[in-house]
Amino acid sequence: MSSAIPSSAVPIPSTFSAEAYFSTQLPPPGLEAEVNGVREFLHRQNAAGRKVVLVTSGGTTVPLELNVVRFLDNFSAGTRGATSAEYFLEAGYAVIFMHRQFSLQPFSRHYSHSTNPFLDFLEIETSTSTSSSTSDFDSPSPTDSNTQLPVFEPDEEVPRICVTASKRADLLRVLTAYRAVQKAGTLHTVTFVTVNEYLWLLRAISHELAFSGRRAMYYLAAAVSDFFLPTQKMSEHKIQSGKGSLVIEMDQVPKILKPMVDEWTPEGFIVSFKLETDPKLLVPKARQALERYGHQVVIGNDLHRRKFEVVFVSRPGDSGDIKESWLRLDEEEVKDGKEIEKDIISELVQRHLAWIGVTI
Ligand code: PAZ
Repeated sequence: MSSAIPSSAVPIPSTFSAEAYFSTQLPPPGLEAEVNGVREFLHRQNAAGRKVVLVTSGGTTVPLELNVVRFLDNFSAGTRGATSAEYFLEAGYAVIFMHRQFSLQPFSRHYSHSTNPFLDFLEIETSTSTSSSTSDFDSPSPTDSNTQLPVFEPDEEVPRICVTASKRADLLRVLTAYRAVQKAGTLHTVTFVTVNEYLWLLRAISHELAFSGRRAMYYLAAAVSDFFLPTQKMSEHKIQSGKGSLVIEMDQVPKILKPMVDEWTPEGFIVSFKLETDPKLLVPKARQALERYGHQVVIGNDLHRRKFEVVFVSRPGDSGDIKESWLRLDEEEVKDGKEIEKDIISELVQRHLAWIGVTI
């Protein structure tokens, strides 16, 4: 998806409210088709009476030119979002997984090309082509002329691919969960790249999800740029070097949590994330976000401790008082490979049920 130049007749504000943003920055071309896909998905999930969660994941980019050569990016690989999506699915939720293109995804995240390349645990075995025809590990069809794959004669030794013994149990577990989700049709993926695509998608999907009322949860784990360059201020072509330093003045991305809570989806259970690198700022900033936007939970995480420690900031029991509660993995749990998202989702599922009004 990419943006074109909006009409120059539209005045460009100096600071962007959400309203000003959407009236001056064009929607991405694929938006309508994406929303139709989401609508159909929600129709099926609502008919099945499932709770639904929108998980946002990965970082947004900020293009610096209209013909984009350069852009600012955000560090997130999408680990939090992809991992959480799996636990939501396990808990019976239907998941709209709105993620940065090529960032981690539920299930396939276990076999990321850089940390756990799947080719490293596949082995080649040999057997005869006649005996392999009923095998679980089917060989390529010898008659397929459209591929570059080798062709085998009957009774010729043909290679078969199987999984290294030590990796089988793990793969079977992931594959079984993946196939069950495919069969149930409870995962729908949507992609974004730029912050503009993210904002338009978030608004449009929130409008659709609003029809699910309190059964909808929003789990906003994406790392969204705080600053952007309006299309009206962008250079059309590649920014040229040779004139000394480059100075770019960016505008602040509008704080969309406010309209989300007040207008787009007033019944939704909204969980936002706050990332800080200075531990002293984490709780005050998370509290400030909750006070300012009035949603249900802010989960604070420190950049370097986020895999084993987060803080929930919320108003338990609608008491009015903001409280913090820390969630931590102990050393043993970290050693055993436990993922903190398991506890985060378990806690949120309980809170969401209470929000819906279900007693358990
Ligand atoms: O993708 P990841 O697992 O490496 O990082 C997750 C995260 C730190 C981006 C997420 O937990 C988060 O805090 N998101 C919101 C960031 C923000 O304050 O904008």
